[in-house]
Amino acid sequence: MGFLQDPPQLAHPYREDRLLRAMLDRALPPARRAALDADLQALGDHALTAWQRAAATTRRKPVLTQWNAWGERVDRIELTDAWRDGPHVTTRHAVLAAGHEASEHARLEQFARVYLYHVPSEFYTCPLAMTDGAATALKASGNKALIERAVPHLLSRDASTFWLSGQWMTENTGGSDVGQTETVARQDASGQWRLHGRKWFSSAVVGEVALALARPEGAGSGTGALALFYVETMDGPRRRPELVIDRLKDKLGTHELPTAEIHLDGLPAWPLGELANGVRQVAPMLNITRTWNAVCATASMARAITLARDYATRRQAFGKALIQQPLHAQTLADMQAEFEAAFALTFEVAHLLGRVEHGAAQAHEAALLRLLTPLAKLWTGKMAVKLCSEALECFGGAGYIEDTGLPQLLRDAQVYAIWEGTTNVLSLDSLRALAGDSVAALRTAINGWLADSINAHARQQIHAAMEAATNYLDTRSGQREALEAGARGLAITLARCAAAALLARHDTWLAPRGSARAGAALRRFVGHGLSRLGHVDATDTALLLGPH
Ligand code: MFK
Repeated sequence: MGFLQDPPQLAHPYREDRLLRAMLDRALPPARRAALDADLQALGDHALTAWQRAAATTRRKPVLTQWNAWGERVDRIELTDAWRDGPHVTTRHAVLAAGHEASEHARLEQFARVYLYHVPSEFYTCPLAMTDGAATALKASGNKALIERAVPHLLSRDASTFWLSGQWMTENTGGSDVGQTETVARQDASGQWRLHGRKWFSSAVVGEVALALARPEGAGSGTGALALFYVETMDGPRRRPELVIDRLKDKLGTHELPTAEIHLDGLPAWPLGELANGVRQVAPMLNITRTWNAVCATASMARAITLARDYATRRQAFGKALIQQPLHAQTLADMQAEFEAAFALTFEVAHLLGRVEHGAAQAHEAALLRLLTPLAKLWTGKMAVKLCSEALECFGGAGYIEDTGLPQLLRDAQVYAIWEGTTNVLSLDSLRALAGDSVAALRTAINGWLADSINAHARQQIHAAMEAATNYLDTRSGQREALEAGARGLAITLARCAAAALLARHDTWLAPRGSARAGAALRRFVGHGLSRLGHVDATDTALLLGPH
């Protein structure tokens, strides 16, 4: 036998993750930090075992069987092992319940669990995100009957009583322009609301409940006339006949996740609140699922970088290990710095969410959360694609070969920039947030994070980029088209400024404890430049898009 390449090995995703551990050490009171450890150790073990198992087994996809041998419509979906384990892992480690505990740290502790569980869950985290969002939206609705009926199941710590929720918004008319929803809600003779229509991307069709947007019969057109309904999908052990699964989607990635096209043929439904303004009512859910999106994108990046770095110590080229090759080392370090910035912003959003939900936030922090949520989602979603692509390249040809398990990282990463709103939809959402007082809130937060900062150069760069972003906004105030055209560059600039300030805070905390790593991440990240304000010129755009 000739040369055999040593494959990459996965370090323990919790014990060997210095970044996660240091962040939790800094953010949590010691007693809570200690109490969290057992679940994180167990979820890290689970991730390691899943990785080892994946290397030794053939990947499977869910299978939909619509009819049984006797002609009965059954719409049965066979799930992968990880999905069948999902309710047990979720409830055993309180992945959802932890986020709803009565503590300002509840969300941070929840999302540390999500971070470790995401990759081994095979995107079971997608319906978990929606379940978390549904619990949050139901609580915000104040609908006592529905809260009492559903929330204990959604947040259950017992797999036998746990319910998953879907989020049924997207239709053929448009994933982003939800105001075009065609699903109609009609009252039957008994006064029961029933939904009739087609939902085009249902990622939790195996769930027990869903929140669905529909237009009450006779209501007007547009977003404001939509209502938000709660539905149950099961009648005992059987799926309700008014919910028909048309087919499973054939997707670029997230293959283990059974995303379906469905028909609602009179499915019973209950309004959460008023029979209008459904998008406003579902917004708490969207902001939760967008936070999950950022955490899961960050988790995928962590996996890709960990494997690429490990491989660089095992692979020899031109007489030395890749990690000793200056250009390869430079590439990995650049990736690491961007990743550490994304990690800092994502987990700040998670912590902030808990503080705002539990009334422990400072005056400016609700507006800050409203802005940072879309910024974290859009920035990490885009970064995950770039970083996973770069990580595959670190393996050369092996990164392009299916049964290394590596191409899956890139295919899966593409979803983060699309679902829950594309980069552009989220950039426009950040304009919604900026119409309030969130720039001032971000400035206040950044000043706080930079207080005591030991890196004067970084501080100056962050202030300069913030200044440029604020000027950019001010000079386009009232010019809607110009604001929209530049919204992506503006959003990414603000995300980078916030992340840099958070890296600076981490550096200030870690350096006296003898670690120079955070300082290196800060210098490298700031060195990549903070401003991404682009050249926005409507005439040039028209010329470039016009006929030749
Ligand atoms: C791995 C884990 C990751 C988790 C994955 C979960 C997978 C889920 C699969 C899916 O379901 S993907 C489908 C997700 N679809 C979207 O994210 C929709 C994308 N489109 C948008 O986000 C649009 O911006 C939106 C539909 C929300 C609004 O468009 P409109 O029709 O222009 O609405 P409008 O009039 O601007 O907003 C209506 C109200 O909602 C306004 O409030 P008011 O009625 O009080 O004026 C807005 O301020 C409010 N609103 C909108 N977005 C908000 C919000 N409020 C708070 N936060 C927001 N983000």
